[in-house]
Amino acid sequence: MQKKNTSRREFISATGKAGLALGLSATVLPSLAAMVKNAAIPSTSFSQQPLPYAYGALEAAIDAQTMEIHYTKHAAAYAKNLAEACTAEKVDTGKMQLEDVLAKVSKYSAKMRNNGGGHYNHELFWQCMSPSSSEKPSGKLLQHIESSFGSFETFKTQFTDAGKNRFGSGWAWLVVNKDKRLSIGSTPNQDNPLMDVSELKGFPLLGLDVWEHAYYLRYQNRRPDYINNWWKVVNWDFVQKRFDAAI
Ligand code: MN3
Repeated sequence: MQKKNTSRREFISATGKAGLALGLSATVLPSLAAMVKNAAIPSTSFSQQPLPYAYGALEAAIDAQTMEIHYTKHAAAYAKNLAEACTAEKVDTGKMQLEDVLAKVSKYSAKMRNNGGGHYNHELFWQCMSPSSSEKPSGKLLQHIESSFGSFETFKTQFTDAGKNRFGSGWAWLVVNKDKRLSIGSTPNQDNPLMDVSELKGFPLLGLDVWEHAYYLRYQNRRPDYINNWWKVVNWDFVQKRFDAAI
């Protein structure tokens, strides 16, 4: 993967913004947590939100039955188990943000890690898809993708590979790091790049569920076919808004 060198001007701009918000010196690098907080994006609710479209709306990639089971069974279970873990571990969901719990998830139970991640990831995943996909982003995000990965097609290939090559269950991600670089990676199980335990770190812009429950009814073992079709339903407007808010 090609990496874009952050210019001194960009560096100062990034550190300055976060530093002002935190009341710190402009020479301090913004932490991921600070970056997430500064992003003009509402934090993710601890409870499951309504699906933003009908179960059959994404038929170009995912069949209605898969969507219904995925949303009402799998994702609903993560939300329910997260609520149990929050009660047991005294996380005040009225005061704390889910993102803060994930950033310190190593201090909580495996139940919190699995279900906090599972809930966050699915809430993001539903919004990363839309029946009216624009096929590619435009504006600043497209420019950053092209300068980071060479071209939009190369980016798609690398992201697809991250999903295809994730052994077992997990997620593929496009993230923006605290130094404003884009990167692609994957996480196992329900981990995500906000977690302190994750090797891949950053603010997630786009996430793809590659658990078998996300595609097995239509695609059986053919995960690459699922991913290839999934590009038809990516909600680039949403991804772009996250990027604009995070940088
Ligand atoms: Mn899933």
